[in-house]
Amino acid sequence: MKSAYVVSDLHMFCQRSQSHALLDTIHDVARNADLFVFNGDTFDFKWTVLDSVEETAEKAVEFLGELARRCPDCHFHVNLGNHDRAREFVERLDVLARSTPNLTWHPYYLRVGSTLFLHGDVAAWKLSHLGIDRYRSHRLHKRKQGRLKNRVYDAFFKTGAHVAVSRLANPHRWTARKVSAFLEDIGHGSEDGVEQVYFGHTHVAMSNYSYRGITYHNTGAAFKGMQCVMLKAKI
Ligand SMILES: [Mn+2]
Repeated sequence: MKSAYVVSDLHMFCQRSQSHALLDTIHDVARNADLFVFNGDTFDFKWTVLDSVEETAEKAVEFLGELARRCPDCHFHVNLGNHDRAREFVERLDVLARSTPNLTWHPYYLRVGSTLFLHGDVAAWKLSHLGIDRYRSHRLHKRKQGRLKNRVYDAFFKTGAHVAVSRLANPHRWTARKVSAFLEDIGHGSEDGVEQVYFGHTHVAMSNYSYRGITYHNTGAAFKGMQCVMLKAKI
């Protein structure tokens, strides 16, 4: 059986992210895996600490390219999330994928057998597939946020309130219902043979949550006080 791992919401390049503590583990795991999924918001172009979105995109692609080269037996899949759906990144990612046989990117989701991987920003927006396209194209142009706004968020994170806010806003059942409605819309519901769903985005980790014939897993986020759980996926 193939081994697959998934992680999401690393928010690399955001100063509130603690992703740096996970990078060695990611590398070690990927070296022995057949498949590795970056399930969205791997990079944060909105809150990047670098000077520009372009520079962040360069560094992001550099990171992925190097990882793919160092782990030639693992196939990397990059699903986009709302924070890394930046035109500057997607263009470079596409170039990288064309010259890297073990790296593929997906705008919305990846399905492997009865398992589906998606970022899950759909959970917060009740939209049909078409609506998602529209929503995403609106946000394809990322603007880096200013220093003041960044400081306000830093202060908010220091209070720890971001953890409670995410939990309150995303009860498991509500999230599963939203994701499930979207999956049915796009033809990947339980009736279409999907059994396991891995997502992120809400920053609230959960595993083995059953809802209407599908088992949901959320890999959390790499922010202080939150759990970022790299999961071995069932494929
Ligand atoms: Mn997200």
